[in-house]
Amino acid sequence: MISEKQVSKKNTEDENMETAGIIILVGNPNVGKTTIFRKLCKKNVHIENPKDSFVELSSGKLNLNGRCYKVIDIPGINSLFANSEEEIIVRELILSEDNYIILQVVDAKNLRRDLILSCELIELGKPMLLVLNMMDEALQKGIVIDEKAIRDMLGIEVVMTIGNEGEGINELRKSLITPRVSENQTSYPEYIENGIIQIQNLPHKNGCLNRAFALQLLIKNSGIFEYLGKTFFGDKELIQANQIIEKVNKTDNNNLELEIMRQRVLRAIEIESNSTRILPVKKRTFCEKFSNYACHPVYG
Ligand SMILES: Nc1nc2c(ncn2[C@@H]2O[C@H](COP(=O)(O)OP(=O)(O)O)[C@@H](O)[C@H]2O)c(=O)[nH]1
Ligand SMILES: [Mg+2]
Repeated sequence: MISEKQVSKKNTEDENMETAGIIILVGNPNVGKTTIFRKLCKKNVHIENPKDSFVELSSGKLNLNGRCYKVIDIPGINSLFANSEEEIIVRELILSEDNYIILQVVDAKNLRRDLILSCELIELGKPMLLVLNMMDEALQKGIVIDEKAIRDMLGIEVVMTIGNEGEGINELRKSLITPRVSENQTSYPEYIENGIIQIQNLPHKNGCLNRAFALQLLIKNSGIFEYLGKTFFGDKELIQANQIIEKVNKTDNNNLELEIMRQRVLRAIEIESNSTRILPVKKRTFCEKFSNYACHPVYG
């Protein structure tokens, strides 16, 4: 058994270890991100309010195979590029970091909604892992999910959990050691795919431009345009980018954002229907309900 002294020595060691990378817990609201965060990082948790806002970012340390990772628990988002206070702070975090792993927590009962966000997150081109949480509630509703089918279609590892009971957390820790960068991206109509390639092929300063940012440029996200102007493109390339953006939008009568969303929704529906079965849930008889009531610790 580990003594209290050993635990405190280990925590100090974790604090002092160099960070091997960052794990960002992302997901829609109320899917169990904070619950999973607390199970992963039992100690060394700090809470910050960036820019003195009410939005809280909690961070903690996680030791994986002798390497120390910083885990960040962020507020729920429905999209990376929407404009609520939470979404802006999350976006700034993602723009300010380079070396990070995305750990998306999904509510297994709301698979389709959450998979729309997965399609968007995958486009960041980062190592990513999907957690199907709330498996207890999904099973109670008769929802049976084939996680291997989701893994094959999304091209990333999928782990099932019941966060509040700690079920699946050990498997999650193991899978976090080798997260994959997905190559199974959502396909868009040809004129959008051509636009992405042309933007990505513009000469730039460093690294490569991911699909998520290329798409945001195409739908005229001024914040991303400004950010890429500072970090990625010179003035000449920004002018060329503008020409590509105008051409693609003209082809689409300026409905690009809707078309991109439509394709992600279609993909989420496809993944859900190929991985999920709904079994009839047996309705409880009056006698069964009554016997539960009679055995209830308070009312029984
Ligand atoms: N039944 C069930 N409840 C869960 C599970 N994981 C988390 N919860 C509960 O769901 C609620 C929302 O969880 P929270 O971690 O705050 O979600 P967040 O908004 O994504 O951070 C809390 O009441 C948790 O106790 C789970 O796997 N099963
Ligand atoms: Mg939370």
